[in-house]
Amino acid sequence: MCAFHIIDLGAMQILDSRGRPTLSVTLTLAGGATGWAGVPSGASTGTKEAVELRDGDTTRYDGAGVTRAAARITGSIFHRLKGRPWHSLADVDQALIELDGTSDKSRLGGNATVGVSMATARAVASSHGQQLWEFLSPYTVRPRMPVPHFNLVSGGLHASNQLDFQEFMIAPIGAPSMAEAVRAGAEIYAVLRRNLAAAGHPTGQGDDGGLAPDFTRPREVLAALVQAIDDAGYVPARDQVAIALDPAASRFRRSDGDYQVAGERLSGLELIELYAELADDYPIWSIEDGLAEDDLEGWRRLTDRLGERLQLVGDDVFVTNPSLIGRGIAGEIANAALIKVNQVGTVTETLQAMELCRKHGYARMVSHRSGETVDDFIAELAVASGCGQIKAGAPARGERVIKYNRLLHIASQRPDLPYGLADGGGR
Ligand code: 2PG
Ligand code: MG
Repeated sequence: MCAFHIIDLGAMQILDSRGRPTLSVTLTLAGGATGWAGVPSGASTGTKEAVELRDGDTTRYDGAGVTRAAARITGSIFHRLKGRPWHSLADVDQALIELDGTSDKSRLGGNATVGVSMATARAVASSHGQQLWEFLSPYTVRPRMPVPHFNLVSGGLHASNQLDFQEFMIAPIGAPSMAEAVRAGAEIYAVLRRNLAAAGHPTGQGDDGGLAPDFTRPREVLAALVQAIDDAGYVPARDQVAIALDPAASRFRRSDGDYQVAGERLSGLELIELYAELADDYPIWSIEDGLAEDDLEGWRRLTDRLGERLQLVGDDVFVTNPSLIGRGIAGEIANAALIKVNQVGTVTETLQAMELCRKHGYARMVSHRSGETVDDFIAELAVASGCGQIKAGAPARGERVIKYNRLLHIASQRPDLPYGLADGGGR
């Protein structure tokens, strides 16, 4: 890669899809190539995520402003990046890591570093005349179109209903192409909304566009999903239109170590048995954050009990962090990792996390956050990494569909890219 020079770096506060402040970052290279990034932000965050730098001034945006983070970008970060040649995105990311100097990006703010990292990737790709996914693709993997995991029903912290599980997703694993997968997602979503309305449910949406009916028990949602898949003319089955869950169990763990689901207190073992029963009765293929991030003993039991049958995805427990993923691999916890760029704070560390998973046979699912912008970076990352899986919310709302629409564009430009899970069921 030939050297590039960063000649301008801009940052400002904009709003995310929930109406909370986030960062917009624009970076310019000598020669004129530019890159933009809109920084995503979560609600149900893992405790070991890169720290977001927020203003804390409660008279403005309830303390959630990001003007200090923007000032870090245009101040100390730009000062470090300008006026010298860079040879790779990895070098720029390493400079950000060193300038920050903490293990959790708390000095510069993970929101600042990830915005600069994403904008750099875009600018450098553009200076090479490459699409972002082409630029990001490591030579070790073959790019592919990922199976979209559409969140159709929201609960937990993402909606104001009584559901404890956060996400009930459908995955058109058996679709013949990206375009047909998106069609399946949109058609099933429309039928589900109609069915719920007919049954008298409110059909408002959660943060990522999933519907928020007033169910309380996971089984009620799963039955409604199977019905909608069937009514829309698709086959509810693990190799056709499958179901994936993100219970986000850290959120309903009790202080005594048990869990609270639909008003019932369950031990970790009982919760694992509940998952086993649900997977017997419904075409569930993947469960993310089935147990809380600090319940490592529970995670081991979950993996022993269901790891051969189901994809078990670590989100809060791994936070896209290569060292936490390494610990999980050594402890035989989970068999897949959720991948979110802002959890670790640079694109390079995200790619390292994905490579670590790939080498050890762990599957990877690239993910959005509950707070999003119109940045479609994750669509590019999912294709580039060849991981075969993405979740970007419902097939509704601009900040969600922009990711799926980008996948449609890539698929139409490159019909040679295969669609579907990576070999070995996503691993
Ligand atoms: C998750 C994410 C995305 P949040 O738990 O997987 O759906 O939620 O962005 O709120 O952390
Ligand atoms: Mg999650």
